[in-house]
Formats: sequence, structure tokens, C-alpha cells
Amino acid sequence: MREGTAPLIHREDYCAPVYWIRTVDLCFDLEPAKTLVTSKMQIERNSAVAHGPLRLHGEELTLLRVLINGESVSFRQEGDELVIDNAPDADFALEIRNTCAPEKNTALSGLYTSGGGFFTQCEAEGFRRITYFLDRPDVMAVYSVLLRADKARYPVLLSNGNLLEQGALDNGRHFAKWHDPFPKPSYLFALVAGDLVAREQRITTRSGKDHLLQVYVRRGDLEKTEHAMNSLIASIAWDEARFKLPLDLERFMIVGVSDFNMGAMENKGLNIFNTSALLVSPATATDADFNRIEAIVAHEYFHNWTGNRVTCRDWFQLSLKEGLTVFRDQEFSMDMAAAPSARAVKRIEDVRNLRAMQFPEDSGAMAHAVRPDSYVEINNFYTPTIYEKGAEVVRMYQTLVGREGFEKGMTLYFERHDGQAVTCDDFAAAINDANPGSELSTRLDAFKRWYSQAGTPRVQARGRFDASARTWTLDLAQANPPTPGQDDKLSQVIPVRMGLLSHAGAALPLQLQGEDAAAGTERVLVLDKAEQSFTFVGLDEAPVASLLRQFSAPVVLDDGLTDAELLVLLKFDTDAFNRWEASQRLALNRLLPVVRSGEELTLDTAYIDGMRAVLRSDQLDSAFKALALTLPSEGYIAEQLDVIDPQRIHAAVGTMQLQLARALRDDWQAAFEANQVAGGYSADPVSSGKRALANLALQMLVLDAVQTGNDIWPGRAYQRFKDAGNMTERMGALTALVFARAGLAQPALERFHALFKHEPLVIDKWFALQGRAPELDGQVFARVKQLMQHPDFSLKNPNRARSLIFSLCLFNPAAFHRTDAAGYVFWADRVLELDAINPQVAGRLARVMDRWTKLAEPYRSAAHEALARVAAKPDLSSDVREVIDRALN
Ligand code: 0A1
Ligand code: ZN
Repeated sequence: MREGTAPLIHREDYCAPVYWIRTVDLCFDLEPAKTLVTSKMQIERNSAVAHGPLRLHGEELTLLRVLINGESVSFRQEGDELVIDNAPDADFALEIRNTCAPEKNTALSGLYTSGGGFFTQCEAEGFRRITYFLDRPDVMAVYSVLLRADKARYPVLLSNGNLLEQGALDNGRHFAKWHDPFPKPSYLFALVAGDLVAREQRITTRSGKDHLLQVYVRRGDLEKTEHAMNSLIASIAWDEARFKLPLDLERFMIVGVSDFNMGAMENKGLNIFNTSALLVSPATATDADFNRIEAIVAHEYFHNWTGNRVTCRDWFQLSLKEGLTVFRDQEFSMDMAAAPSARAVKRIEDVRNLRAMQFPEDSGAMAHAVRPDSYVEINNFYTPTIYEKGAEVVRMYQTLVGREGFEKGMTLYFERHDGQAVTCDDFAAAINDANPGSELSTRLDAFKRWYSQAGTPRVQARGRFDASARTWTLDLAQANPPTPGQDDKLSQVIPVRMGLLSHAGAALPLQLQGEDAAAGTERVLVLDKAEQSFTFVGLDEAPVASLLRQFSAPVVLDDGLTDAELLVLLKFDTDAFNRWEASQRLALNRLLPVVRSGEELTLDTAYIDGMRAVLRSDQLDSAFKALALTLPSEGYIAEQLDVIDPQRIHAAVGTMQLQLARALRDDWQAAFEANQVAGGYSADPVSSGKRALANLALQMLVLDAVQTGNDIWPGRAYQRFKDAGNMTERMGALTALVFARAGLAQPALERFHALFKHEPLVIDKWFALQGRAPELDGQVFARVKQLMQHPDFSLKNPNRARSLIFSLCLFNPAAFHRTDAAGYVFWADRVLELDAINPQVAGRLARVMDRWTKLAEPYRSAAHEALARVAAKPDLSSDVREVIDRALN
């Protein structure tokens, strides 16, 4: 049984609303301690459903008055609902007046203050913390907003849509009136008031329309917005070119705020961004930050169509907008990367992220389907499954109907549903109906199991060669392991993009039995049964199979390839993703046995020679080399094991890293020297690839030097750290020193802090690096506890909390999982402490224990004790309660 008070909400219980709100006029008198909100709504009964009372959501509000058609009316308050039993049958005007307290709002949901300004965050259910409303995505209204505030403190007053009027009021106050012509759900409402400045750009889009683009930030941050502006302009052009989706607003605004629970938010015409997802400069941000910001700016912009123009009927459909929009931002980033090798690098990074974040989710206590069946707290469902796995599902549509077919499907989706709140089924129907006779159309219902079945399918592939018949048969089998609440599963539709190679590395023509001729050297097989065989003809030798190219489905593949075959793929595969995959598999093949047995790892020459060849290759580019030579993360290794001993994994990875550093020392040095980037900074794929490889090489060289007591490379790293012309190189050198525990690490850290003490986003990096440092004898854990007392540390700012605490608990397994349980005690304390401040952030931290049942002893029992201690707290938020309950049940 579930404890606590928050009920479980079921997808099947969806009911259309009893009333529609057609228009809403909001007036805000903004004061940090108490803001007065007046809301005038035009309401209409929904004739399609039975009569019922009008129930408005409202949380943490002080209600002042309720009028219907200008007259007072009787109402009652039931929990967080305001109930009006006798609302008129005919259309009516409802006026509500209430106050809220932005300054006290540390949850950062609803209207809150940050850095002396006002900001809102309404997704998913934050609007009800501003005023009483039908706070659900299928109620779409046209908003007019009047903002009134002190002019000196809040010279900028923004809301969605177009600015109609602004002017002065008495007592040093001023006002601004905004109108958004597009009906929208309340979760897309936004307002901002503060002392901000804007970078502005006027553009004319393909269709010949003029638009004003603005990026608002605090005064000193303006020069860090150039990249975001360029990314926005590129996103607008891309959506018009690829999907024929234009910018529909005269004015498009982005605002940065340093207190924010997530990355950014797609409020109509007024996107609000965490400064960490907006501001970059070469001196303060890394190449990865530049790429991430380009992707997030694009993501929020793309929501304007996938999310805003067509929105979700209910929150179970969240992936309808999120999976689709992540897919769109991934495609955009790939198109921006342009060169095929750079596209592959982006795909590799996306898959690595999916495996690091979503696969563990799928095998833990919070496993849920892309379209979940139930939830307690919707804020807990902004997950890698909804986002990243959801994007993989959209990618599979594209694989099954082709790129053009997918674009046709999108066009049909907007033709049918523009201005509506719809479901994942509507999306599936549009893609399918636009592509009759496609690989999708014959198995649409089965394909839709990707929405309802949680868990990562396992695919097994084995080949049989018949020399006399010159055939090779590929036997594919799938298994769909049980997840909480889903014991029995049906087969999934799994597109397997594949090719065959000769042992000498040639790409072989692919002709299936029964076909007249070969159909090229790459094709997509569709596995939709538990077991299926495909026979290829005309083969003179047993080929090496390159399966699941480009990671064509979010599954775990067991292809049974030998090391020798993996080395063929590493060397010759035309699919860069599978070349990289071969490098990771070769590493895992060495790591997993020693992690299981606890024996000492000794690297073999076949592996070392393979890696040396990658490093020395004059065909592969630097970005790819860096990815291939980076060992699988400790989290991903844990994912391969039934029983997890984090200390053993850490030890094995550490040993392997050292041996790789030593065995390839000369090659690392050559790579370091060959990958220096001269001239001005640019985050283009070639330069950033070179920096990535140089940073990895430096890390290896310093690691090896510290072990052998050689001071030269630590000295060079320190010098590079001091002289670096950009953050990527500076951070790379600092990381090399810290990760190798060089004597110069401490002075470098101190110098770094002194240099950037006025740059909060860089100080976040400083905390994060120390939280992520490889553990030795508990020193990292002790340092993190000490850093909690640092004057720059604060639990109230989500970025800062994440930088230190999440780095330790989420990204540093060896420092966190301690035999003395101190890591878990620390975790439980922080969850409880954070829950009183910001339940959403606390809920995320609570997720750290999702997979505690897989831990070896003594970790498992200690984890259970920590979970039980959190569970025993009577007044947990629904966010934390849901996560902890699911972990314990
Ligand atoms: N829709 C946003 C993410 C987001 C979700 C929830 C938030 O507050 C609870 C804030 C932002 C996106 O996908 O970018
Ligand atoms: Zn999104």
C-alpha cells in the first residue's frame, strides 16, 4: 500500500473538462512579498459532457473574492480545489482575486523571485500556484495580461505574445499590456519582470515576414548571449526548411534566470531558460556547453509547433511533445554538424546519454512506459524515458517510413491537429495515414507497444553459414523482461539497420532469399516476432554482421561477435556508430570478467593494438577517436551486471585506464601534439574534436606521469591550465590534474576559483569537478562534505545543489557507495533538507536509489536503511514520497 496522501492518477480515468475557459484577462500587481492577481475568465460549459460543479485548481493562494457575472457567488474550498456548485448554464464571466507570495516560493514553481526579478514556471502544474484555474493542458484560452510594478526595480515587464501598450503609473510604478492571440494551455503562460537587458535581432524569414528576436539577461551577461541568438536564428531557418514550419509570432523572446529547476521552458513566445542552458563565452564555457546550448535553444524553439500549436491532451501524453521535440533537436544538431563523421559523433553522444540515463531507469524501480499508465506526481515524469526513449520511438517511425514519409506524416499531423490538445495515438495515426503500404502500416498496433511497455528489449542475434548453399542465416530473437507492474510483455517492432562485411573489411551486397537482386549494402530488417530468421544468399564466406547500425532501436543487442570480429568492425565498418560500438564492446569484454571475478586486469596486445590503430589512424577524425578511446562509464558497466559492486567496477576501470595510458604513452603524446588548435576560438566540430582528443591525451599522460613519479606532464598540464585561451582547454588541463591526483591539482583549483569567483556558472563547474573526481580512500567524499560549508555553496540554488550533491551521488559511484554507508546517510540528509526547499529537485535526488536492490552487500542493506529513514518522515512531498515508495515496493 502506498502511504501518504497524494493519490495515484490513472491515464484511463481521463475525462474531458466540464467547463472550457475561452479567454482570460490577468492583472498582476507585482510585489515580492505579496502579489495581487486578478483573473477575469470567459467560461463556457462543455456540452459534450454531463453537468457538474466547476472545480478550479489553486495551491498556496490567498483567495480574496469570487464573482460570477459581477455578482458574488457561493463557493467552497476542498483541499486544493475551489468548487462552485451552481455555475450558470449559459456562458459566464468569472472573476477571481487572490494573492500569492513569490518571495517565499523556493519550490520555483508558479511565480517566484530570483536575483531581484520575477519569473514564472507553470509546467506542469505551476499555474495553480499563481491563481485559481482549470490547470490542465486540454483547456486552452486566449490570454491578455496587464503587469504593474515599480519602474526602477522592474524596468522590463514581459508576458506571452505581443506588447499592446506600456506607460507610467503613479508612485513610480509602470505597466505593460500583453496579448497572445494563440489559445494556449495554462502551462505555457509566462511573465517576467526585472532589471534586464536584451540582445536584439530583426530577421526576415523565408516567407517574407519580419520578426524581432530578443534574448534578455542581467546586465553583465549580454556578451554571453551571442551563441544563443545564433542558435535561435539557425533553428528558425531549419524548421522552415526541413518541416515547413514557420515562426508564427512577431516577437520571440528568451529570458535567462539563474534559479530554475530544469534546463529551459517553451512558454509561448517567451521561453525562459536556466542561465546554465543559455549563457556561453569561450572563456567561461566548454565546447560541450556550446553544443548543449545550441540544442536546448533549438528544443525550446521547436516546441512552438510540437507542444504549443499542437499540445498534449493530458500529462500522460507528455512524450508526444517531448520525445518528438528531442528527436527534432537531435536531427537539427546533426544537420548543423553537416559532415557525416560529425553527424555520427552526435549520434554516438546521444546514444551514450540514453544508455547512461534511460537504460538504468528502465531497469529500476521507477521504470515506466513512454506513455505511463499512472503517476502520483507528474513532476517525477520529466524523465529520460519520456524524453530520450520517446525520441528513439519517433526515430523508429522515421526509419520505418523513410525520411520523406516522416515529413509527410508531420505535415498531416499539423493539418489535422493545429490548435488542438491531442494524444500519442493521434500522432501515430498521422504518420501512418500519410504512409500507406509502408513497413509501419502493416504493424502499427504492434509498433505502438513502444508507448505502453516499459523496459529495454533484449535482442539476440546469431549467424549460421552454409558453405555449400552459399547462404548465411541470421537468427534474431527478442525478449522483453518484466518491469514493475508489467510481468508479461508482447513482442516489439524492432527495426534492425544492418550490413555485412567480409573478414577483409569489404561491404557485401545484401540479397535475401527470394529476392531477384541485391539491395545495396545496407538495409533495415524488421523484427516483430519473438524469433525470426533472415537468409542472405550469394555469400562465399561467413560474414561479419554489423547490426543495429546507427542504433536503429533502443534495445540491448547480444550479437555474439568474437573479439576478432569486433576488431574487423572497429577497423572497417562503414557505419561509424558501430565502429564506436565495437570499441566499447572490446573494452567491456575486458572489464566485465574482472569485475565479476575480482581478479586483476591485464590488457592484452590485441586490444592495445586495436586502440593504437584508432589513435594513429589518418582517416578517423579526432572527435571519433576521443569517443572510441573513452572507456564505458562506471554507470554503464553497472548496467551490464546482475549484482553491482561499485568499488570493484571503479577499481577495474582505474586499472584499465592506467594500463591504456602506459601502453600507448607515445601515441598519447603524439595525439596531444597533433591536436593543438591555433587561432581564435570556434566550437565547430573539427576544432572541438581536436580539443576533446588533446584533453583525453593529456589526462592519460598526466595519469601515467603521476604514477611513475614524473613531473613533466603535470607541469605541462599546469602551464596549459594557466595559459589556456578557452574554457575547454582550461577545464581539460584542470581535470587532468585533479583526476590524476597530481600535487598541482590543489593550487590549480585555488587559482581557478580566484579567477572565476564572479562567474556563478563557472563556480558550478568548480564544485562539479571536485564532486566527480575519482575516489581514493574517501578523500573525495570528505572534500564534498567540506565544500558544503564553502561560502559559495547553497542548497537553494538548483544549479549549485546539482553541481556538488548530484555530482557525488549520481555521477561518482565509487565516492558515493561506501562500505561504511556514509554516502547513503549524506544522501538521505540532503533529500530531506532539499525537500523542505524544493520538492522537484529533492525528487530527482531521491531517484539515486532507484536500483538499490541490485547492489551487492553491504551496500544493499545500508541503502535500504537510508531509504527507510527517508520514508519514515511523515510530511514528505508527493515528489519524494512517490520515488521512495516505488523504490521500497
Ligand atoms: N518542457 C520543458 C521542460 C520543463 C519541464 C518542467 C519544468 O518545470 C517543472 C520546467 C521545464 C522542456 O522540455 O524543455
Ligand atoms: Zn521539451
